[in-house]
Amino acid sequence: MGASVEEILTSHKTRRPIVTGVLNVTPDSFSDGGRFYDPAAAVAQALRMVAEGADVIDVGAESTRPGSARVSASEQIRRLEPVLPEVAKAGVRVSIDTTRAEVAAFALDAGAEIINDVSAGRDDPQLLALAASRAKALVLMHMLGEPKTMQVEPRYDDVVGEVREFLADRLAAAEKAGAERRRCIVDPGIGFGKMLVHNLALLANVEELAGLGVPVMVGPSRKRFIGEISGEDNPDRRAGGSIAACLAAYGAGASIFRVHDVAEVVQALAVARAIWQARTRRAGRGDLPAGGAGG
Ligand code: HH2
Repeated sequence: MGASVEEILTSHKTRRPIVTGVLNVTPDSFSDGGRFYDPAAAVAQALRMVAEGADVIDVGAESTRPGSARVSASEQIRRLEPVLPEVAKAGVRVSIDTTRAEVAAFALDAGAEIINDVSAGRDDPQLLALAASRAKALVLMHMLGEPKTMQVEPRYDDVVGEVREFLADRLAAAEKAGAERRRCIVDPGIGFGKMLVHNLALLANVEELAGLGVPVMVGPSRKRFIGEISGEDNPDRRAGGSIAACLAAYGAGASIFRVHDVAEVVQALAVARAIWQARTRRAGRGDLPAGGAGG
Protein backbone atom coordinates (compact mmCIF):
# COMPACT_ATOMS: atom_id res chain seq x y z
CA MET A 1 0.00 0.00 0.00
CA GLY A 2 1.24 3.44 -0.85
CA ALA A 3 2.02 5.90 1.91
CA SER A 4 -0.69 8.18 3.31
CA VAL A 5 -0.17 11.95 3.20
CA GLU A 6 0.64 11.86 6.94
CA GLU A 7 3.29 9.20 6.30
CA ILE A 8 4.73 11.38 3.55
CA LEU A 9 4.81 14.42 5.84
CA THR A 10 6.63 12.51 8.58
CA SER A 11 8.97 10.57 6.28
CA HIS A 12 11.97 12.66 7.34
CA LYS A 13 11.47 11.36 10.89
CA THR A 14 10.54 7.73 10.17
CA ARG A 15 13.00 7.50 7.24
CA ARG A 16 10.36 5.65 5.22
CA PRO A 17 11.37 6.36 1.60
CA ILE A 18 8.52 7.82 -0.46
CA VAL A 19 8.56 7.33 -4.23
CA THR A 20 6.76 9.73 -6.56
CA GLY A 21 6.33 8.57 -10.15
CA VAL A 22 6.66 11.19 -12.90
CA LEU A 23 3.82 11.52 -15.40
CA ASN A 24 4.34 14.25 -17.99
CA VAL A 25 1.28 14.94 -20.12
CA THR A 26 3.40 17.08 -22.43
CA PRO A 27 4.63 16.82 -26.00
CA ASP A 28 8.14 18.00 -25.07
CA SER A 29 9.45 16.78 -21.68
CA PHE A 30 13.15 15.97 -21.74
CA SER A 31 12.81 12.27 -20.98
CA ASP A 32 9.29 11.03 -21.63
CA GLY A 33 8.02 13.92 -23.80
CA GLY A 34 5.19 12.90 -26.11
CA ARG A 35 5.02 9.33 -24.80
CA PHE A 36 2.11 9.94 -22.43
CA TYR A 37 0.43 12.76 -24.31
CA ASP A 38 -2.27 10.29 -25.31
CA PRO A 39 -4.74 10.13 -22.37
CA ALA A 40 -5.16 6.34 -22.36
CA ALA A 41 -1.38 5.82 -22.40
CA ALA A 42 -0.99 8.36 -19.57
CA VAL A 43 -3.55 6.67 -17.32
CA ALA A 44 -2.02 3.24 -18.03
CA GLN A 45 1.45 4.56 -17.18
CA ALA A 46 0.18 5.99 -13.87
CA LEU A 47 -1.37 2.65 -12.91
CA ARG A 48 1.80 0.80 -13.95
CA MET A 49 3.94 3.03 -11.71
CA VAL A 50 1.58 2.49 -8.77
CA ALA A 51 1.78 -1.29 -9.32
CA GLU A 52 5.56 -0.91 -9.24
CA GLY A 53 5.35 0.72 -5.80
CA ALA A 54 4.94 4.46 -6.38
CA ASP A 55 3.28 6.20 -3.41
CA VAL A 56 2.29 9.27 -5.43
CA ILE A 57 1.96 10.16 -9.12
CA ASP A 58 3.17 13.67 -9.95
CA VAL A 59 1.23 14.84 -13.00
CA GLY A 60 2.55 17.77 -15.00
CA ALA A 61 1.35 19.44 -18.20
CA GLU A 62 4.15 21.97 -18.65
CA SER A 63 7.71 20.93 -19.38
CA THR A 64 10.30 22.79 -17.29
CA ARG A 65 13.30 21.37 -19.13
CA PRO A 66 16.06 23.90 -19.78
CA GLY A 67 15.04 26.29 -22.56
CA SER A 68 11.36 25.33 -22.51
CA ALA A 69 8.65 27.91 -23.23
CA ARG A 70 5.72 28.62 -20.93
CA VAL A 71 2.39 26.82 -21.34
CA SER A 72 -0.76 28.79 -20.50
CA ALA A 73 -2.95 27.71 -17.59
CA SER A 74 -5.83 26.93 -19.97
CA GLU A 75 -3.61 24.73 -22.15
CA GLN A 76 -2.30 22.89 -19.06
CA ILE A 77 -5.88 22.23 -17.95
CA ARG A 78 -6.81 21.08 -21.47
CA ARG A 79 -3.99 18.52 -21.35
CA LEU A 80 -4.84 17.39 -17.81
CA GLU A 81 -8.62 17.07 -18.28
CA PRO A 82 -8.70 13.60 -19.87
CA VAL A 83 -5.97 12.21 -17.58
CA LEU A 84 -5.76 13.55 -14.04
CA PRO A 85 -9.39 12.89 -12.97
CA GLU A 86 -9.12 9.31 -14.28
CA VAL A 87 -5.91 8.70 -12.34
CA ALA A 88 -7.39 10.14 -9.13
CA LYS A 89 -10.62 8.15 -9.60
CA ALA A 90 -8.56 4.95 -9.73
CA GLY A 91 -7.57 5.65 -6.10
CA VAL A 92 -4.09 6.90 -6.91
CA ARG A 93 -2.58 9.65 -4.73
CA VAL A 94 -1.97 12.54 -7.13
CA SER A 95 0.35 15.50 -6.96
CA ILE A 96 0.00 18.35 -9.48
CA ASP A 97 3.22 19.75 -10.92
CA THR A 98 2.33 23.35 -11.75
CA THR A 99 3.19 26.90 -10.80
CA ARG A 100 -0.29 28.25 -11.65
CA ALA A 101 -3.07 28.50 -9.05
CA GLU A 102 -5.76 28.00 -11.69
CA VAL A 103 -4.22 24.69 -12.76
CA ALA A 104 -3.68 23.60 -9.16
CA ALA A 105 -7.33 24.41 -8.34
CA PHE A 106 -8.50 22.30 -11.28
CA ALA A 107 -6.31 19.41 -10.08
CA LEU A 108 -7.51 19.68 -6.46
CA ASP A 109 -11.13 19.66 -7.68
CA ALA A 110 -10.32 16.50 -9.65
CA GLY A 111 -8.86 14.73 -6.61
CA ALA A 112 -5.19 15.77 -6.38
CA GLU A 113 -3.95 16.22 -2.79
CA ILE A 114 -0.44 17.60 -3.20
CA ILE A 115 0.81 20.70 -5.06
CA ASN A 116 4.34 20.55 -6.45
CA ASP A 117 5.39 24.10 -7.35
CA VAL A 118 8.83 24.37 -8.97
CA SER A 119 8.67 28.15 -8.49
CA ALA A 120 7.98 27.79 -4.73
CA GLY A 121 5.09 30.24 -4.91
CA ARG A 122 6.94 32.96 -6.85
CA ASP A 123 5.28 32.49 -10.22
CA ASP A 124 1.66 32.96 -9.22
CA PRO A 125 0.93 35.07 -6.13
CA GLN A 126 -2.28 33.12 -5.49
CA LEU A 127 -0.77 29.68 -5.37
CA LEU A 128 0.43 29.71 -1.75
CA ALA A 129 -2.95 30.84 -0.42
CA LEU A 130 -4.67 28.15 -2.47
CA ALA A 131 -2.27 25.53 -1.13
CA ALA A 132 -2.82 26.79 2.41
CA SER A 133 -6.57 26.46 2.18
CA ARG A 134 -6.94 23.32 0.07
CA ALA A 135 -3.81 21.16 -0.38
CA LYS A 136 -2.77 18.42 2.04
CA ALA A 137 0.88 18.99 1.15
CA LEU A 138 2.96 21.56 -0.76
CA VAL A 139 6.36 21.06 -2.39
CA LEU A 140 8.55 24.19 -2.55
CA MET A 141 11.44 23.83 -4.99
CA HIS A 142 14.54 25.94 -5.59
CA MET A 143 15.19 27.26 -9.08
CA LEU A 144 17.70 29.91 -10.11
CA GLY A 145 16.03 32.11 -12.73
CA GLU A 146 13.42 30.46 -14.95
CA PRO A 147 13.48 27.43 -17.27
CA LYS A 148 14.11 29.50 -20.39
CA THR A 149 17.41 30.86 -19.12
CA MET A 150 18.31 28.94 -15.97
CA GLN A 151 21.19 26.95 -17.44
CA VAL A 152 22.95 30.06 -18.80
CA GLU A 153 25.95 30.28 -16.47
CA PRO A 154 24.33 29.73 -13.09
CA ARG A 155 26.61 31.08 -10.34
CA TYR A 156 26.70 30.58 -6.58
CA ASP A 157 29.26 31.39 -3.90
CA ASP A 158 27.92 28.63 -1.65
CA VAL A 159 25.24 26.66 -3.46
CA VAL A 160 24.11 24.61 -0.43
CA GLY A 161 23.88 27.64 1.86
CA GLU A 162 22.10 29.74 -0.76
CA VAL A 163 19.56 27.03 -1.59
CA ARG A 164 18.90 26.48 2.11
CA GLU A 165 18.36 30.18 2.67
CA PHE A 166 16.01 30.38 -0.34
CA LEU A 167 13.98 27.41 0.91
CA ALA A 168 13.81 28.87 4.43
CA ASP A 169 12.45 32.13 2.93
CA ARG A 170 9.88 30.28 0.82
CA LEU A 171 8.76 28.24 3.85
CA ALA A 172 8.25 31.55 5.66
CA ALA A 173 6.27 32.90 2.67
CA ALA A 174 4.08 29.79 2.65
CA GLU A 175 3.44 30.18 6.39
CA LYS A 176 2.62 33.85 5.89
CA ALA A 177 0.03 32.79 3.30
CA GLY A 178 -1.53 30.52 5.92
CA ALA A 179 0.09 27.17 5.12
CA GLU A 180 1.10 24.94 8.01
CA ARG A 181 4.85 24.35 8.01
CA ARG A 182 4.25 20.67 8.76
CA ARG A 183 2.49 20.33 5.41
CA CYS A 184 5.47 21.67 3.45
CA ILE A 185 8.22 19.73 1.68
CA VAL A 186 11.41 21.30 0.29
CA ASP A 187 13.36 20.33 -2.83
CA PRO A 188 16.79 21.64 -3.94
CA GLY A 189 15.70 21.52 -7.61
CA ILE A 190 18.33 19.29 -9.18
CA GLY A 191 19.11 20.66 -12.66
CA PHE A 192 17.20 23.91 -12.22
CA GLY A 193 19.87 26.58 -12.72
CA LYS A 194 22.69 24.29 -11.63
CA MET A 195 25.91 23.01 -13.14
CA LEU A 196 27.21 19.50 -12.40
CA VAL A 197 29.22 20.70 -9.42
CA HIS A 198 26.15 22.38 -7.90
CA ASN A 199 23.93 19.30 -8.33
CA LEU A 200 26.57 17.12 -6.67
CA ALA A 201 27.07 19.51 -3.76
CA LEU A 202 23.32 19.59 -3.11
CA LEU A 203 22.86 15.80 -3.29
CA ALA A 204 25.86 15.30 -1.01
CA ASN A 205 24.67 17.83 1.56
CA VAL A 206 20.95 17.16 1.83
CA GLU A 207 21.48 17.06 5.61
CA GLU A 208 21.78 20.85 5.65
CA LEU A 209 18.40 21.19 3.94
CA ALA A 210 16.90 18.55 6.23
CA GLY A 211 17.87 20.93 9.04
CA LEU A 212 14.85 23.03 8.02
CA GLY A 213 12.77 20.39 9.82
CA VAL A 214 10.52 19.34 6.92
CA PRO A 215 10.89 16.41 4.50
CA VAL A 216 13.37 16.86 1.63
CA MET A 217 12.36 15.71 -1.84
CA VAL A 218 14.86 15.22 -4.67
CA GLY A 219 14.31 14.78 -8.41
CA PRO A 220 17.59 13.65 -9.97
CA SER A 221 15.87 11.13 -12.25
CA ARG A 222 17.47 10.74 -15.71
CA LYS A 223 18.74 14.32 -15.60
CA ARG A 224 21.57 15.76 -17.62
CA PHE A 225 24.16 15.63 -14.80
CA ILE A 226 23.93 11.81 -14.94
CA GLY A 227 24.75 12.01 -18.64
CA GLU A 228 27.66 14.35 -17.91
CA ILE A 229 29.17 11.90 -15.43
CA SER A 230 28.47 8.70 -17.37
CA GLY A 231 28.58 9.81 -20.98
CA GLU A 232 25.08 8.37 -21.52
CA ASP A 233 23.22 10.69 -23.88
CA ASN A 234 19.91 8.83 -23.84
CA PRO A 235 17.83 9.76 -20.75
CA ASP A 236 16.03 6.38 -20.96
CA ARG A 237 19.33 4.65 -20.19
CA ARG A 238 20.13 6.63 -17.04
CA ALA A 239 18.31 4.42 -14.50
CA GLY A 240 21.59 3.34 -12.86
CA GLY A 241 22.66 6.91 -12.27
CA SER A 242 19.18 7.84 -11.06
CA ILE A 243 19.28 5.04 -8.49
CA ALA A 244 22.75 6.06 -7.30
CA ALA A 245 21.66 9.66 -6.84
CA CYS A 246 18.53 8.64 -4.89
CA LEU A 247 20.50 6.31 -2.61
CA ALA A 248 23.14 8.94 -1.90
CA ALA A 249 20.45 11.53 -1.15
CA TYR A 250 18.57 9.04 1.08
CA GLY A 251 21.76 8.41 3.04
CA ALA A 252 22.15 12.17 3.46
CA GLY A 253 18.59 12.67 4.74
CA ALA A 254 16.21 12.98 1.76
CA SER A 255 13.02 10.92 2.07
CA ILE A 256 10.95 11.69 -1.07
CA PHE A 257 12.16 10.72 -4.54
CA ARG A 258 10.61 11.93 -7.81
CA VAL A 259 11.54 9.34 -10.43
CA HIS A 260 10.71 7.79 -13.79
CA ASP A 261 12.16 4.30 -13.09
CA VAL A 262 9.81 3.45 -10.25
CA ALA A 263 10.34 -0.32 -9.84
CA GLU A 264 14.13 -0.01 -9.79
CA VAL A 265 14.21 2.90 -7.34
CA VAL A 266 11.61 1.34 -5.00
CA GLN A 267 13.69 -1.83 -4.77
CA ALA A 268 16.95 0.07 -4.27
CA LEU A 269 15.47 2.22 -1.51
CA ALA A 270 13.89 -0.78 0.24
CA VAL A 271 17.34 -2.38 0.47
CA ALA A 272 18.98 0.88 1.56
CA ARG A 273 16.35 1.32 4.25
CA ALA A 274 16.76 -2.24 5.53
CA ILE A 275 20.52 -1.70 5.81
CA TRP A 276 19.97 1.61 7.57
CA GLN A 277 17.59 -0.09 10.05
CA ALA A 278 20.18 -2.78 10.75
CA ARG A 279 22.70 -0.07 11.54
CA THR A 280 20.38 1.78 13.92
CA ARG A 281 19.43 -1.53 15.62
CA ARG A 282 23.11 -2.26 16.27
CA ALA A 283 23.55 1.25 17.56
CA GLY A 284 20.82 0.47 20.10
CA ARG A 285 18.44 3.01 18.65
CA GLY A 286 16.15 0.46 17.00
CA ASP A 287 12.88 2.25 17.63
CA LEU A 288 11.76 2.37 14.02
CA PRO A 289 8.39 1.23 12.75
CA ALA A 290 8.44 -2.26 11.20
CA GLY A 291 7.95 -2.83 7.47
CA GLY A 292 9.97 -2.18 4.36
CA ALA A 293 9.92 0.67 1.91
CA GLY A 294 6.73 0.87 -0.06
CA GLY A 295 4.61 -1.02 2.45
N1 HH2 B 1 12.03 18.15 -11.93
C1 HH2 B 1 11.27 18.30 -13.05
C2 HH2 B 1 9.93 18.70 -12.92
N2 HH2 B 1 9.36 18.90 -11.71
N3 HH2 B 1 9.53 18.93 -9.36
C3 HH2 B 1 10.28 18.79 -8.24
N4 HH2 B 1 9.72 18.99 -7.03
N5 HH2 B 1 11.60 18.43 -8.31
C4 HH2 B 1 12.23 18.20 -9.49
O1 HH2 B 1 13.45 17.92 -9.50
C5 HH2 B 1 11.47 18.36 -10.70
C6 HH2 B 1 10.10 18.73 -10.60
C7 HH2 B 1 11.86 18.08 -14.39
O2 HH2 B 1 11.76 16.75 -14.80
P1 HH2 B 1 10.64 16.14 -15.77
O3 HH2 B 1 9.27 16.37 -15.24
O4 HH2 B 1 10.96 14.73 -16.02
O5 HH2 B 1 10.83 16.90 -17.14
P2 HH2 B 1 10.10 18.14 -17.79
O6 HH2 B 1 10.23 19.30 -16.87
O7 HH2 B 1 10.84 18.34 -19.08
O8 HH2 B 1 8.67 17.78 -17.99
